[in-house]
Amino acid sequence: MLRIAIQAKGRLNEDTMALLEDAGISVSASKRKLIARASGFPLEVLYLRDDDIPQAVQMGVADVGIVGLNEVAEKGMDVVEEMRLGFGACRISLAVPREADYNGVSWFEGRRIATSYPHILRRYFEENGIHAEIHEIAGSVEIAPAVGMADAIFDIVSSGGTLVQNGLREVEVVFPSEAALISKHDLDPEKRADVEKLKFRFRSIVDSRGMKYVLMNLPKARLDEAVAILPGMRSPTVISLADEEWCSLHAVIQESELWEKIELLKALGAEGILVLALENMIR
Ligand code: PRT
Ligand code: ZN
Repeated sequence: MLRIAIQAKGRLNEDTMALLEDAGISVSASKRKLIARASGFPLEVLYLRDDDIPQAVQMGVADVGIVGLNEVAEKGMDVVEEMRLGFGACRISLAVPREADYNGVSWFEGRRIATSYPHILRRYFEENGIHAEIHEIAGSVEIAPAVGMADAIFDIVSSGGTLVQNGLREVEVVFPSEAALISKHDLDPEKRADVEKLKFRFRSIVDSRGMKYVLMNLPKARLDEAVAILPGMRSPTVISLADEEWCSLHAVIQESELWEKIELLKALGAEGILVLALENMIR
């Protein structure tokens, strides 16, 4: 049986639970328990603070974990990044007061930077030959410049709203991050096989996000042009209709391109276009 460490509560918890659920794995909702048995997969779920997940996986307290890559990098733990999961996207950036005369990384020379990510920042400054004072603080990093504790900050940014509210300006994106499935090195063959099964399920869910299943009727004479617009997993599916002049065309389209492609298809004479949600895409 595989043991997975996930965030007990916080920003990654909901998306993690949804991913497990979509993968056919259900876990009892009671989060008061530290550990719970899942059904639908031979899995035990260990609820932890995100900070503790990389270490729990490195030590083998859990075989796998779901956590932000920012935490993995900060903790400097030696674990395997199995796959990125497409949620929890953010970046760790350097930000300076809005009015600062920022002119490049050398601005940080000799300055005081407040952060909860001292490890990643130290490495970045080393790579850039900058000598700065790094002040590690646990929370509310964004208020440090206003209260005179620091000249700049190094913190997680997602929309950027928090920076703006605190009169700060993002100047260097140092570490792009998202949630990932990580694993302990050298799992035994049985656990390795379970990790592969879990990844297979996760992959089909992550791949299907942002995809739509589209079907339509099309004059056969325009089929080649339509196929050129619609590259599917191999190519679109074409089904004959009773009316020999027409066919039915099925394809998977990226949501971001959906309307643009539909307009092109309509121009070719497509009719009765149906757009359906796609739950899983198994390659
Ligand atoms: O209790 P526990 O230790 O488990 O949780 P936590 O409080 O340490 O972490 P949590 O739940 O806040 O975040 C978990 C993970 O979510 C992080 O490690 C990142 O991988 C990811 N993530 C994604 C974020 C954000 N987006 C994010 N926006 N983590 C934090 N933020 C903060 C950011 O620092 C800012 O202060 O949210 C605030 C709003 O951001 P803006 O830019 O949208 O205004
Ligand atoms: Zn945390």
